[in-house]
Amino acid sequence: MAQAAFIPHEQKIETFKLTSGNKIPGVGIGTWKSQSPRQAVYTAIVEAGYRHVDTAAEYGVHTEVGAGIKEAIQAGVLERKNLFVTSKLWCTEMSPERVRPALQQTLEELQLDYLDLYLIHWPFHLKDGASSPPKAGEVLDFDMEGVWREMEKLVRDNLVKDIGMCNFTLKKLDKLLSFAEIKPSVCQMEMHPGWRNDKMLEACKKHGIHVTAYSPLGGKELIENPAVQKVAGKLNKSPAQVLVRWAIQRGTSAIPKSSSTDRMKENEHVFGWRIPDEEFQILSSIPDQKRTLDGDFLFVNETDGPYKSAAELWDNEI
Ligand code: 1BO
Repeated sequence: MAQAAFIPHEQKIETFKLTSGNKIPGVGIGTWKSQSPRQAVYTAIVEAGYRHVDTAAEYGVHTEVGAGIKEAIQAGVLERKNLFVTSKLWCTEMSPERVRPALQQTLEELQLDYLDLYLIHWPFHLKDGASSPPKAGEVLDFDMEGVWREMEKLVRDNLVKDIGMCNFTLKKLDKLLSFAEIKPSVCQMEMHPGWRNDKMLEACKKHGIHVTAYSPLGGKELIENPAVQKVAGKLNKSPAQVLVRWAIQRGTSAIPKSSSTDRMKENEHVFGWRIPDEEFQILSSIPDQKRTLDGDFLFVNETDGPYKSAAELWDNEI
């Protein structure tokens, strides 16, 4: 259940309680492909009131994101403990002995002592310097249990508060849960009305795993979808606000990306109002369902495998 938490800003931000007892703010600023991450993070925190920053080693923006966070804290707007920072373990580091050094480098680049959340970015192991798409032999065996054990140690050593994963399937979730001593708190997945991924959301809820929706605005087609436009018009909100609010009402947090201050504010002003049931159902019934990011360019080698198609990457659950 979402709970309202007061922050020293013009609105209340809903948070979701994780199984650990920690709380994740309902909306975070995404930093993938951010053009000016330092400015974006600073503006998001100081001017738009965000309290959740999502980043990843693979985005190559840690240093700038860390600088933006530091400047926001120095501006006196908030203390570190009031900010939720997520980062992710990249696929080249997906072997047990590389987990801790990768986290240490991430903390150093972000100038932080701990992360609130550390996620397995994709459940695949890539050779150092792997090409996109990978050449033969560049996708290696993934020791999921060994990597998870190391993630668990990071929690026990107070280097990260919560751990989880992104881009999982039902099959991989079952496997992880079969050996996890510390259960994943969060699963981050692409989710929006154009890719609802209901089965994965249900499975996560069943196991008490919170879901964060990435790409909550979908693509241009979704923003322009007549159903989204109609609901937005009826509620006197922007299509983006309706899409982020839909994610929150589904019980997921969302991490839209924006570099414009106005858009950041718009994407954050999704609390204190609701999409009525009828309109919520309209958004939840858009027939065309398609991922915008299937990961094929990262992990598929059509001739040599081990994954020869996007369907194989997703355990044929698409
Ligand atoms: C390559 C990274 C995809 C989004 O997290």
